[in-house]
Amino acid sequence: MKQEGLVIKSTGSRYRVLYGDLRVAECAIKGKFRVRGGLKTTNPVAVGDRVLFEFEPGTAAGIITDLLDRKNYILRRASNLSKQVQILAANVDHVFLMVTISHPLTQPEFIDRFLISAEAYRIPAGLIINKTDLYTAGDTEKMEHMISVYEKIGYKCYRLSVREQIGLEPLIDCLKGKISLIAGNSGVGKTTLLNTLNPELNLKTAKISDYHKQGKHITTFPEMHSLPFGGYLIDSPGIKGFGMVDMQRNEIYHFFPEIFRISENCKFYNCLHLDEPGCAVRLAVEEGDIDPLRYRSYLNIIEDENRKYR
Ligand SMILES: Nc1nc2c(ncn2[C@@H]2O[C@H](COP(=O)(O)OP(=O)(O)OP(=O)(O)O)[C@@H](O)[C@H]2O)c(=O)[nH]1
Ligand SMILES: [Mg+2]
Ligand SMILES: [Zn+2]
Repeated sequence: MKQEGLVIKSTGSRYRVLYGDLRVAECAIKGKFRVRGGLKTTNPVAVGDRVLFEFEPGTAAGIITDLLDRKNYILRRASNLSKQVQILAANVDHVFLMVTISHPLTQPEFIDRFLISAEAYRIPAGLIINKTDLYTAGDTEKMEHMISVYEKIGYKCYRLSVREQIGLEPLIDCLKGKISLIAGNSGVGKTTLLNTLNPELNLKTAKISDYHKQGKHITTFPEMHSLPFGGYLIDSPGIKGFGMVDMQRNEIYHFFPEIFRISENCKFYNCLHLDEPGCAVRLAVEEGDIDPLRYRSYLNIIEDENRKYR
């Protein structure tokens, strides 16, 4: 008898599937498994997928037989050099990037690369700024500035000290009943947040070394955890390659919502907002309506795309 389940963990060829009344089955994929749409990835099934599976007669081993339609999915490169892509997660309602202003510092461009990927996938994104307990007055000022920039664009921002359990409530409201994914540099506190939201999890976290002031990628496979107030949170390892959707050079600005809005007023319809005459975007940067760091991220990402084709 086939049953429906939700994939909550995938490590290579093994899948953990949640079904029924919070029961768990360890499953494999057998034989030819047809993936609709001809998407070529190294993993046919990912965390967040809804599947049909059945038990092998007389055993507790499950076999996944069908993949149900996906609402969306997030890809990443299997490795930095490879052309192969992997599905990081599927059916995600929200993505969050956890950042820190210090211990370690998250680079603005890294934030923007994450956000444009979320835009490309059309998944609502937000920022979680963690470790506020460690911030100097200067750090706090930087944080507030950053929040004003991103909230003006339309991204929700959450100030958090997971350690001191400050600021959790608004975030919990947003996670409730949804499937969310959290990404961020190693050592920012993603797993610590999960453990705090669901103390039963008791997941492994890391002491970050004082010398490097950064983490060591303790979490290696994306894994989905249920939340006691309803919903699931996917703890995703690092985020190298999260932003690896292929984008055309002339569509990158579509994924910077504030640049896209203003680009309507550019003189040329095919303006790339570099140094074209009558560019409304450059004017907005000069007048302070577009944040200069956001614009710089845009230029750097365009430059990267140029390099690819040289
Ligand atoms: N001071 C302070 N430290 C925190 C806070 N949240 C997490 N940490 C510490 O930061 C370190 C790294 O936390 P993890 O939760 O392992 O980080 P991670 O983001 O899961 O890292 P990876 O799994 O490597 O991607 C641990 O020593 C945590 O105790 C916080 O709010 N304040
Ligand atoms: Mg972790
Ligand atoms: Zn322009």
